[in-house]
Parts: sequence; C-alpha cells; structure tokens
Amino acid sequence: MSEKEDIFQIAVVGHTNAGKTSLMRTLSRDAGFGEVSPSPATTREVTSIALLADGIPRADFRDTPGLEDSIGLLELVDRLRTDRRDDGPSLIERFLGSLEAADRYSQEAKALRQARIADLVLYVIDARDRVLPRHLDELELLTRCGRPVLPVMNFVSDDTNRNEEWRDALARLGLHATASFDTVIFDADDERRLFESMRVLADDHAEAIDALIEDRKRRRRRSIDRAANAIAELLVDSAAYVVVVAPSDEAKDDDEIRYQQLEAEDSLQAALRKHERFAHRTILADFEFTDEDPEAALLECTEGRLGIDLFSKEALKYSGVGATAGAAGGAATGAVIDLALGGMSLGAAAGIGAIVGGLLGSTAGQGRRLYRRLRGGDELRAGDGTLQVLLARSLDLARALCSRGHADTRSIAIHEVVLKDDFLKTVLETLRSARSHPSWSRVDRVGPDSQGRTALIKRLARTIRSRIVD
Ligand SMILES: Nc1nc2c(ncn2[C@@H]2O[C@H](COP(=O)(O)OP(=O)(O)OP(=O)(O)O)[C@@H](O)[C@H]2O)c(=O)[nH]1
Ligand SMILES: [Mg+2]
Repeated sequence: MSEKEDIFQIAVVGHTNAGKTSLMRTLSRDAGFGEVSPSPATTREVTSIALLADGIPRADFRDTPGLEDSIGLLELVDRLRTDRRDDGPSLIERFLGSLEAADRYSQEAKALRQARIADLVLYVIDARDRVLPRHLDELELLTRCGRPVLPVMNFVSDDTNRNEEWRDALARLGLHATASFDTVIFDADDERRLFESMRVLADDHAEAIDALIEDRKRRRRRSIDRAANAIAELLVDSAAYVVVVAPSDEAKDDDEIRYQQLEAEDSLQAALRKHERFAHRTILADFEFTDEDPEAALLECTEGRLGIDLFSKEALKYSGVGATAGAAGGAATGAVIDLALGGMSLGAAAGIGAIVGGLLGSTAGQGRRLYRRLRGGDELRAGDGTLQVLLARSLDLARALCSRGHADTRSIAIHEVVLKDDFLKTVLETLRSARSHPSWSRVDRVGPDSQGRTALIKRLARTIRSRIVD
C-alpha cells in the first residue's frame, strides 16, 4: 500500500450549512481554506487537506458537498434492493454506479463516495437545529456506508443549541460516541476531546491521532509563549523609547518651543502607534492567523478599546488609567507622554507628590522651561498610562485569539479584561529598568541584542503569560 493510501482518511459530511468547511478551516488553522458562506450548497467539490504533526502529514480530511435531499435519496436507495440479504454498503455501491448518482443526486454521491472509502466519517451537525427526519435519513445513509461515524455537534456555544436533544437522538441510533466542537468559538480542550473520540472509533490510526494531539498541544503552548513575549517586547521597547526635542538655543520664544515640543510629541506618538500595529500583527501570526482575513478583521475592529486611538482620552479611560493617573493633577498629562528628567519622569514626579512644585516650579509648563534651561533640550517618552493602554490592548487581542476558530469570519471580538492593580504595578515596576536604557528600544530601529533587554523581556513575559490564559 502506498503512503498516501495508508494515511488516516476522514470524510467530513453533513447537511448543507452545518459547518463542514468551517470545521476544516479550524482544524487545519487555515482561514483561507475553501469557501464558507451562510447560503446553502456552497461547497460543490470534494477538497482535501492534510493535517501535519511535526511537519509530517498524519491525516487527510476531506470536505464534501452538503447533503440536501436525504429523504428522497434514502427512498431511492431502498428501491435498489433486489435481495433481502443486500447489505448497506452494497446498496450504496449500487447507487454510486447508478445514473442518479451522476445527475439528480450528484452532490450527495460525492459525499457518500468519500464516506465509503474513509477510515472515519465525521457527521457535522448544526446543534441549533431540531432533530428532523432528514437528519435521521442522513445518518441512515451514512451508517449504510459501513464506516465508523462520529457525530460532531457544531454551534454548541450558541445559546439556542439543542445538545441534549441531539445526544438522546444519537444514542437511540446506537451512536454513543459524539463530540462537541464549535468551529467559531475555539476551545482547545474540545478539540483534544474530538481527537480522542476519533481514536476510539479508528483505533488503527491511534498513533497518528496521538501525534496530532501532541502537536496541537505544543503549538498552542508555543502560540501563548510567543504572544506573551511579543507583548513584553512591545512594552520594553516603548518604555525605553526616547524622542529628543531640539535644543532650546534653536528656539527663541515660547511659541517656538511649544511647536518643537508638539512636533516631538507627534513623532513619539506616530512611532508608538506603528510599533503597536507591528506587535499586534506579530500576535496574530503567533496564533497562526497568517493570511489577510484576520488582518482585515483587526483593522475593522472598531469596538472597545482596541478600536480607538492609542493616545486618545478614551483609550486611557477604557484601560482604567483615569483612576490611577487622574488623581494627581499634572500626572494625567504625564500618563500619556512623559517629559523625561534624568532618572525621574515628570509624570512619575507629579504622581508622587510635590516634587514638581518644589523642584521644578508649580506647573508642568514651568517645569519644562526650567528643565529646558538646565539641559538645553527635552526628552519625551511614553508615560506609564500609555504603557498601561498598550498592555491592556495587546492582552485583549491575545485573549481573543486564544478562543478564535480559524472559521470565524467576523471581526475579532474583544472582551475587555480589567487589569488588577497588583498585576499592573508589577508590570510597570518591572519596566522601570527599561526607562534608563534607551538603547534597548526597537521602536523605529533594529538594535543589537543586549543581555539586560533579553532578561527583562523574559521576566515580563512570564508575568504576562498568566493573564493570557487564566
Ligand atoms: N456562529 C457560528 N457560525 C458558524 C459555525 N460554523 C459555521 N458557521 C457559519 O455557518 C455558515 C455555513 O458554514 P459552512 O462552513 O460554509 O457550512 P458547510 O457545511 O460547509 O456548508 P455547504 O458547503 O454549503 O454544505 C457560515 O456562515 C459559517 O460562518 C459556528 O460554529 N458558529
Ligand atoms: Mg462547505
């Protein structure tokens, strides 16, 4: 037997629109596989995709056209019986060789032909449907193919699902092994259980299935590790990033100074916005969303704090910055962009009390002028508030992708998480050392690796990882 024939073969069948192609997309982590649409009879031809473990093809999944008229077809198949000893497979073979299989029932024939040769048939169910005669006839046709059938309930995250009704009906038909797997709201445990149920019915391929289970476990761990790392890098780069305002002797009056400062602020904001986009794209790729669809979905994502400008007041509010930064007057400004004062930032100084008033004058403006006089220039950088927004938004994204199936065609749904104070404090404190190492920042440039940067990112990623998965 050739290697191709030896590979574990699975036929994905079911009523039209039950989510067969969606199942293929999510299992293969390929959002571009086939065509998915709310209208029936979308898939017209059989298409296969190999699932790999460690780069080796371990299973061949075949997507099939939806079954549309199982009631009529079952009547036809029954009429093909010529001897009372005719069994299911011989009747199905007779149908597949008939004229009707090339004509009126051509779509059903394509699906049944795959079911006949597969090692296992996955029967995809829209669990929101009631159990109807057409479903029972579909199951009858499939069991007549003589291969093991595993019913897979899709749409199980929908409130209107009829999981129990389905389980009862399937048990009455002798189908006790079933699986629940929502192709849109991804659940790694459900996916593992789906593979485990497949192993029960296709024991000959247990090794391939185990390899796939292990591979998926490793990949998921890797996705989460990488996303935590990407968030940590984004924060360290942003905390270390400094924009220098032109020296004061080039600017003669206050207006000119203000203009230079605004220009520097714009440049800092533009650089950080770009760096955040880069980090978000990295997180998408970390979760194996590599084609253009989710990228477009991300751009369209206008809901919640991920859809608003990084430097808007709303972004601060959404991320809970107002509560901590607003308390200390000038700190609200410092929360977004800090005027760096050696080791101390204006935002942090204002946050801890009267230092700004005592050391630099009573307002932030006076402080800036005094500082400008002392140093002949200012340095701007992201305030703690901005770091908090960057953290909150990238965590939202990573968490959303953790439970996003590759079949999901909608824009990314964000469920905002409130960051606990002690977690935030730990992250911001961990970032302090980046503040005094501008050379660590990769915003706008590629820099050499430094041990300090790498160690800090690793430490921070550990803290962040625990918030991606609870
Ligand atoms: N909310 C939700 N939508 C789903 C789910 N599975 C599929 N869909 C949607 O249901 C519709 C049909 O999905 P398809 O994957 O095209 O279904 P199919 O069984 O391949 O359909 P045909 O090829 O026409 O037989 C699409 O609009 C999907 O986006 C699910 O688990 N949850
Ligand atoms: Mg389809």
